[in-house]
Amino acid sequence: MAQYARSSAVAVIRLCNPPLNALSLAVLQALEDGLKKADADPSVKAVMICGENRKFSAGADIRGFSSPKRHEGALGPIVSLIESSEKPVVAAIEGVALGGGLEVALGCHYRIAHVKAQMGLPEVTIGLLPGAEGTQRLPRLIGLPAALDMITTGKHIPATEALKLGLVDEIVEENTIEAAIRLANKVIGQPLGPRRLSLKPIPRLPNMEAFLREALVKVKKQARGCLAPELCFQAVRAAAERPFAEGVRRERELFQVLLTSGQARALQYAFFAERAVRRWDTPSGASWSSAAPQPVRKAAVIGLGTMGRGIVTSLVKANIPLVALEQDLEYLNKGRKAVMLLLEREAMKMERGAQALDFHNPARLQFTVDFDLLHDVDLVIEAVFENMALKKEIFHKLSKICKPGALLCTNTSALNIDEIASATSCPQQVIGTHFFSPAHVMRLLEIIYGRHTSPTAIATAMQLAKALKKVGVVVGNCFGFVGNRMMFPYVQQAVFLLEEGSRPEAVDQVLEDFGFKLGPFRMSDLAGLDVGWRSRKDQGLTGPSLPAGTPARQRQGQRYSPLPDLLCEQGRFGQKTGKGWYQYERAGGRTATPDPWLHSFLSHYRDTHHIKTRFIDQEEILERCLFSLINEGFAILAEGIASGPEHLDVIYINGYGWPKHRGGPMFYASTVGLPRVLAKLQKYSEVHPDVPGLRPSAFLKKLVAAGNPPIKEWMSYLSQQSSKL
Ligand code: 3H9
Repeated sequence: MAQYARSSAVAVIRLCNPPLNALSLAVLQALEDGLKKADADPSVKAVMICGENRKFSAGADIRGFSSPKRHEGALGPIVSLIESSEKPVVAAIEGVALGGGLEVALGCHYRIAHVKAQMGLPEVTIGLLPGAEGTQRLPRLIGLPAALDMITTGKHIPATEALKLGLVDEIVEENTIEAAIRLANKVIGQPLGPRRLSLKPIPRLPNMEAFLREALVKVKKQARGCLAPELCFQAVRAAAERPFAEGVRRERELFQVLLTSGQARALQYAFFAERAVRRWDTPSGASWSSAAPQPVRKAAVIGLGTMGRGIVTSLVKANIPLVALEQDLEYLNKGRKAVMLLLEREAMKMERGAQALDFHNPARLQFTVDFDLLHDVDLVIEAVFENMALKKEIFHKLSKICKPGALLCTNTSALNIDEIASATSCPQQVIGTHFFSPAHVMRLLEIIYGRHTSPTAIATAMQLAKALKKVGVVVGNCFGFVGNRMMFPYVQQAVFLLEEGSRPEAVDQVLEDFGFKLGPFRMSDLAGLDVGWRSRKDQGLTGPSLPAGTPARQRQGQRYSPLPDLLCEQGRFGQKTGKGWYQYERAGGRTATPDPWLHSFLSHYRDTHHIKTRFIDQEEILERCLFSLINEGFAILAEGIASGPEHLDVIYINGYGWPKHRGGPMFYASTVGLPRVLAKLQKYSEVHPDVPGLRPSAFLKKLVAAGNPPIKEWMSYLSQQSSKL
């Protein structure tokens, strides 16, 4: 848990808890023992602390926060113990020094880091604050503005930046441990007072009050309902306004508030959920543990519309040589210009600028209209628009042109992967890769396996997600897959609420107050109402293929709202046309304002269909939208489309703007309590018997009957027979 060794007069304490030397109770105990041993040994003149496996430490053991043997009180006193040592203590930072790991380093008198090391106080991202005196020491070392930025955002900073900020004393390119031992020997006997951060004053700012006021406004704006950033701010403010010991007391109080808040639990669940989905499996037994990915040395993207451009940008950023293909020269030139613009912008944001993105080199990024150039690529991502016939034609061509074994991916948000694969002679190599717009920004990649998709293909797509710095989530093939399938009933409820008497701005407000970045109507205006309209026309729900005499508000015996279709018929496609559920300052404008036209249109619509307007309260808006989405999630789990609730939660957090501090829809359901979710669905379903989305799923009922088990046990209640394969 921590090894104690000697290098002449220097005691070496090595933190050992692979893979990242998280500071469990056992590690902390061993660290304390090591410090006391070094202190008691007169032949030891200095101490060096480092981590096993070239990693300093990723901080406190996050699992410990929810275990009965809680450890959060142990770290602060150990950091103080390090600082008060009469023998100089040097931290040798390799790999990562995060959270409690960095706090240990801040207790040391000297810090030396490898040039590739990363440092940060990311506690805020798991709903906490640096609770081992980090909020008090860091501002004393690097000043209030930089410390506040690091602590309230949780960002990791590279060693080079840490050196500039004064967070480390030295960076080295070679052996950090040897350099740290050399430094330890050099500083033996030097006064330690100036090196003890708790004794240092905070560097004063000329306008401290104004700075803090503005910083708080910024922090609150970015937090969007998440508690931790503001409490991090308060802890750092205490460092600015109070003596060290009082600041530490305040830090502890605030830490306890966060620790016992549901938000910390939700964010920590989300942290582990993101890691759990990497260990994918399928009902037919394929799994991450037995499948190996194929290397992707060269890729191709077909279609340079909005999605294709973002995907090309992502691949270039991941340094994957690439062919970008369009149907004709006009589209190709338009696409090329747009891609180059995106890449220029990305290069400007990157540390080493354009040199890091080699996109002017035709050997790395080639634009073409010639399909034959795809003969040697390892992977193709088709990103043309959602049209089955077109996709099938392209896949047929690909299976003839591409080399054997090339992975053929389709970027679709709903279409049947098996049908697309049927156009090829190699359905085992066909897989869905559902990117989210803008594809070079959004982290989610929904990876959809079809009936014949091979485990190697899944492993390769997951590896691609990792290379693109995205979160890949493996799911089964059904209409809308996981994300959109859960979104349908949510959006449907939002529209039904308008029919019954609500307004777009009222519905959006409730969901944005809940924490969504955008409510359903603002989101629909942004995405474009025409997208869904086209899909509904293809499904025969509206448009010319709708059988004559179909009731306006019913399809196949179920309730249907023609409202979005009526808006589209008026040319109201959302932001792009300047009008949708809201009005905008101009076509392409982004500022949504409530539209009196829409309000009178809604009342006219209600009159025409003899719908009595009623007042709908916030609770009903929230419950009908969210519980119908969650209900679909239970159906998806029961069908074996996803292998656990974490998958659904990771998809919602990373692709649909679900507030992370609420842990994803399924986790949220577990916090509300499944009996309550069921009771509410039953109630709404009785009032709206023609809405299947409100009819409680059998799996939800089963879990309630089983006594509302914790989320990690849900899947064990599904019998093998009920899964899809
Ligand atoms: C804290 O320090 C509080 C203090 O202020 C004091 C309070 C009093 N604990 O992520 P990876 C696991 S709070 C437990 O896949 P990567 C991780 O789950 C802490 N486990 O690697 C995974 O396990 P598995 C503040 C941890 O290269 C395995 O290690 N620190 C911890 O993609 C490999 O990790 C943080 O918030 C941990 N602290 O990313 C940093 N860290 O294989 C949290 C990792 O079973 N860590 N594990 O799935 C990270 O952000 C990433 O792990 C890191 C590496 C960026 C370091």
